[in-house]
Amino acid sequence: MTSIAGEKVVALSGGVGGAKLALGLSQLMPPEDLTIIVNTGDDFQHLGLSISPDLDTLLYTLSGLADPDKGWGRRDETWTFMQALTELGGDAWFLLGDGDLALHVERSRRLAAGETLTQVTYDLSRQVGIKPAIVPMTDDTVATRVRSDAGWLDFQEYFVRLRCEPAVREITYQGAPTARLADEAHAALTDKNLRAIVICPSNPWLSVGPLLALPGMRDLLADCNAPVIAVSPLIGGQAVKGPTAKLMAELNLDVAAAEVAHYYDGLIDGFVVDTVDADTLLPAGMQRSVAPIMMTSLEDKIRVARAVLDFADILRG
Ligand code: FO1
Repeated sequence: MTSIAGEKVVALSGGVGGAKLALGLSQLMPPEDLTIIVNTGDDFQHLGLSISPDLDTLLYTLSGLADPDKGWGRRDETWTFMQALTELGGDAWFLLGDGDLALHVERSRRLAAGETLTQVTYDLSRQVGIKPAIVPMTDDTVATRVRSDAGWLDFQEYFVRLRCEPAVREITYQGAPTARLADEAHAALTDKNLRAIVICPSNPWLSVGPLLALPGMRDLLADCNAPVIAVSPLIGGQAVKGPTAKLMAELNLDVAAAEVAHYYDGLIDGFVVDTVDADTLLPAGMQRSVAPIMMTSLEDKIRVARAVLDFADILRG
């Protein structure tokens, strides 16, 4: 069974990988039953604008506006602003397309006028036709930073400007210990009719880590009555996208799904691995589901989402 009326699903998501599974989930249930809580540790101020990359990846993916090749930013984008900025000698390492720029200008204006990121995200997502709730993890400032061979770096400096090249030794989520989980996120995670909490196949250390670092978050997952399911971001020791495998090696971790399962030990009930990782060793008490988890087409995303929900229903008994 794919949709059980009135039962809620909460997805915890980072960037492109998370958005793919969230899109699959959104195709399988009434929109009011799905809440996607999004990492804001990648957010930063740039060119005087408030940029929220993971929220925007969700916004564009669920509205059908996303660039299908890059996964972030808008499809059919134009780049006049970047070209003009470059000609003016401006800071041009972070690519802001003309259409995308409108989103950052509007969000920045509203935040400066005193609205919360939660309010602005709600309105903007409705404006582009999205019905499931997209909720930033917090309205407070959390900034993921990495200690690397090039020193301490802000996240986007590491990720985009330096293309993840410096070796990472340590990760911190600045502001997380005193940040407050957004009310909407807390309400979704404590809903009495929860069917499943899904940790999307986002980078566990860079994208899910900031969510887990918020006060109370680990307890909410550990004590939750509904199954908490994570999907592996690795397939056969390789990341589908992004620096997960490189980062794990730099942190002296095994580049394997088992290591990700270990990271989530005590928080999740079930772990979905790809068919090539079927014999992954899991911590005691953690259940396994084996399915092809590569998500290229929309059909793949729906198939993986269905496998996750079916697994959750089996775990509930
Ligand atoms: N990622 C890049 O690799 N290069 C960029 O120039 C870039 C610009 C950008 C602009 C807006 C936006 O919402 C996202 C953007 N991203 C870019 C993606 C983003 O920084 C990362 O994918 C995430 O932070 C990691 O989840």
